[in-house]
Amino acid sequence: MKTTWSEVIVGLLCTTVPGGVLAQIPSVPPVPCGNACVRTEALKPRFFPDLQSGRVLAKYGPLAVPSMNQNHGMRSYQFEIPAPCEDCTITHAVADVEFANGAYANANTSMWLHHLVVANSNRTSVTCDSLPELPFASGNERTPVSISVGGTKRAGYPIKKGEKFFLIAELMNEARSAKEVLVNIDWEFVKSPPADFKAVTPVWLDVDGSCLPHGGEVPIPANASVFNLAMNPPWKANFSAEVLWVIPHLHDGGESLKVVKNNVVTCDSLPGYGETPGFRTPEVEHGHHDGMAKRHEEMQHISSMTVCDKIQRIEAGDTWGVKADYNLTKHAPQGEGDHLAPVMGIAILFVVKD
Ligand SMILES: [Cu+2]
Repeated sequence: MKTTWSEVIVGLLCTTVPGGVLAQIPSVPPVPCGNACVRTEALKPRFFPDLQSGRVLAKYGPLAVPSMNQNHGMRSYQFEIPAPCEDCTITHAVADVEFANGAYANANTSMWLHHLVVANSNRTSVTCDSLPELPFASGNERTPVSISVGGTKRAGYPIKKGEKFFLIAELMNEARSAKEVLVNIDWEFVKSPPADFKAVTPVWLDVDGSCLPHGGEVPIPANASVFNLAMNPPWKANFSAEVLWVIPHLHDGGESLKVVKNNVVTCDSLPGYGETPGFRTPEVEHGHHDGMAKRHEEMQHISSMTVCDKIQRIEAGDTWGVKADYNLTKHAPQGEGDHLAPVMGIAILFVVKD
């Protein structure tokens, strides 16, 4: 039987990673896929039009996601990706997911972009010596990584020649049949950036601790519906820097993600729930009401996190951490089979070192 192109790619790419998408981040890229697993489309850049700016929509995959009957429809993929540009600096990036036929994929179509991270295997995380630097990450809420703050700051994540990148994606399929999807990243950059362009470093703060022993996924405390999780110990800064952008991340049930500097809250990011139809799903079989038909109540999922725009500078010696507040009676958490899925509390700071 002839093997199709997509079967070869999916066969090459799939590495199932138990225990959370970040639990086993390799320090060198896993399977290389070169240009075979990515198709790119040129888009019109929005920022720095007076410079050599560029923008590409990179579509990674196709990735085969099993039905909800296998491991709750959860599957992780790790593979090397080509750098989005050469001799350039990334000024903006945002992730998305679509079905292989181009249709929109989100909670309302039973396909979650559970987590996505891009790692640079040539650099080490400033918060954990055993992890590579992670310049891009997204949950299903798909917060843009606006490193240049919408083109208002001459800053970006510089990509040097020869650096190797890999992508780790965790997808969740709530449908009863397997699906094929593409994971998309809309990359915007400046080629040969001028000398005054500042280099941005990501700083990953996580309630799971600096080196994410559980891949960032923390179990819900027993019998708790209102609880908070904190990064303990916090990260101790060994450099000073200006914070340009923050990516906060919570799971459903979350009420607030606080960034804490020297024990003082410096940013309180609030989730928006079900703001667009993609983030709303019907909850079926909710129970009987006075003999009436089963209620079909809508579930709302996190669709955005508010931006932290007044965050302070990092000074060497500061401690920085995060605190995640959850209230499961206000917002229904995610299930995983017959138990509750673990939760997260993350803030990624994009900073310019002094
Ligand atoms: Cu998460």
